[in-house]
Parts: sequence; C-alpha cells; structure tokens
Amino acid sequence: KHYPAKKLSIIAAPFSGGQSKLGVEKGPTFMLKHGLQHQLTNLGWTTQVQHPFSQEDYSTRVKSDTKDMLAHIKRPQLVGEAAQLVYGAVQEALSHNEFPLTLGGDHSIAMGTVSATVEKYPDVGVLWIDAHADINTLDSTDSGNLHGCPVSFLMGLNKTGKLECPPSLQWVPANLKPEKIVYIGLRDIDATEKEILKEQGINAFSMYHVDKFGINKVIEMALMLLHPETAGVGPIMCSYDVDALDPLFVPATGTPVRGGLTLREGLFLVERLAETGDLVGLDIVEVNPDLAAHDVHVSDTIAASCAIARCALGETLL
Ligand code: HAR
Ligand code: MN
Ligand code: MN
Ligand code: MN
Repeated sequence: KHYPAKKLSIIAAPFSGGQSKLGVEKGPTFMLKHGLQHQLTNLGWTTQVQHPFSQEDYSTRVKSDTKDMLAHIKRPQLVGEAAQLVYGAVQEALSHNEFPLTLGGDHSIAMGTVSATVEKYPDVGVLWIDAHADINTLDSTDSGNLHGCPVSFLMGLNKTGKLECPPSLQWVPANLKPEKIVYIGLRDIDATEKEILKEQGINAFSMYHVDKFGINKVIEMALMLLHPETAGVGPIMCSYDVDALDPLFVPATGTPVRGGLTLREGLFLVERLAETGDLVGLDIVEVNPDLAAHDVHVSDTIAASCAIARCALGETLL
C-alpha cells in the first residue's frame, strides 16, 4: 500500500563506533557481495545503493580518535555524526517515496533511521527485533557503548539525566513515543533497562512470550499494540538486529545470546510484515563478518541477513 512504485533505497551504513568490536562496518559490503541488490531487483523493486559516509573515513577515526569520550561514553562525536548522515539518507529516500533499507553497521545508526521515519509517518509503529533492549541512557549504561542506547535518544530520555547530552547527539528529534515501540526477541536486558521499560510502560515480547504464544500470535499482538485504534493496521518500521536470531543461525555478530529466534521464526516475522503492505522502512544491523570462527559462520550469517531483507520485501515460499 505504501510503495506501489516499489522503489528501494539501499542505504549502506558501514559504522562500528557504537560498540567496541571492529568488523561490523563490513556488514553492508558482505550483504551486497552476496547479491542482495540483484535479489531485491528480482522481487520487482527498482534499487539504488546510497553511501551516506562516502566523504568520511569512520574506520580510521574509530581506531585513532581516543579523545572522543564523554565520561565513560565511547565516541559520542563519531556516533552522532554517523547517525546524522544516516538520518539525512533516510529522509531523502522517504521524500522520494523510496523504501529505505538501511544496512549496518552497529545499531547506533537507528537513531537516524527511526527518527527520520517517525518524522515522515508520525503514527508509525516501530518493531525493534533484538536480543537486547538498547534503551540504556547515558547515565545507566555500564559499557558506555552507544549501540546499547539508541532507543533512549529516540525517546528523549537523555535530556533530563545527570550526564548532559553531548552536542553531537542533540540533533536527534525525540519523536518516538513509548507506546509506539514494541520489542520482540529480548533475552539479555540490563537491570537498569528493565526499570526504564517499566517506567515508560513499553510493550515487550521476550523469548518467553515467543515460546508461550508462538511467533504469529506475538506479531498480531504487537501490531494491535502499535495501532490500537485501527485494529493493528497502520505504518510499521522494523529495526532488525540480527542477534535476535539464535547464534546457531547468525554466529557472526558482536553480542550473541543463546536461546534466540529460530531462522524460520525470524523470517516469518518479516514475511508477515510484508503481507500487511504497511512496512515503511527496515534496518538490518550488527552483522560482523570478522567474528566468525569458520567461513561457514560468515556465509550462514550473511545468507540469513539477506533472507530477512528479501522476506520483508515480498519474497514468499510459494
Ligand atoms: N545492554 C548492553 C549495553 O548497554 C549490551 C547491549 C548491546 N548489544 C547489542 N545491542 N547488540 O542490541 O552495552
Ligand atoms: Mn534519492
Ligand atoms: Mn542486540
Ligand atoms: Mn540492537
């Protein structure tokens, strides 16, 4: 319904500064080398690849810029700049009625993708598919890794904390309301994050709920929660961290947690979103080809990540 012209803007976001493991910046190249663009063209999409970082060298800056710290928060300047470029690329795609498919990179770039999408579709519901809640604030994060914090920025939770929001991240429009995000796949949440989720009244389906209700029912409930007035119908954006899938299927990722979604559950989820006709944007993040013990770990991870994109964009089994 939202993209009758089937135009796709593939946004390559090779960024690793939101966490501490190099290699996650290789995600977009590996997915594109696997043939993702051609696979999506075969599904009837007109495709183009955008490179918002073409003027930057984040790989070098991630390694060399040791002064980019705010207390224990790592690389706020770099993360703010990179996410803002992604924000611009998603805005630009949406302004041309192109579906933004953003390939990470670590999950900090979702500060840009989600806020640009909420700007365009103010009633959009965000499905955050992840083993982690990524809602730590500057004050609550233990690791200081900003890929564990994007949701708190999207919701404006760092405007009132003890640590002041660094200037590089003040552009983030705090336009995501707590009732407009639902999580699926959670299984590794910090105690501080549990408190924030409770305080904000955010709906979340952990792996417990997936086991209890099944993935189909979980998605139906999630859609209902995001669009209660219209019986679950309305625009949906999906920010998909591949670590939501069990590491059996996606071993090459920075923070694998056992007991995750099966490959079929993870693909069904996006097949179901495609079926609604209401998907307006997709991120696929945290693919790290360097964190593989064997070549087959890389190919499994890349194949699963590309399958997520294809299923979300209309590929069906029959
Ligand atoms: N909660 C932890 C932190 O804040 C770990 C979360 C980051 N890992 C991710 N995010 N892959 O989805 O550091
Ligand atoms: Mn364009
Ligand atoms: Mn995660
Ligand atoms: Mn994440």
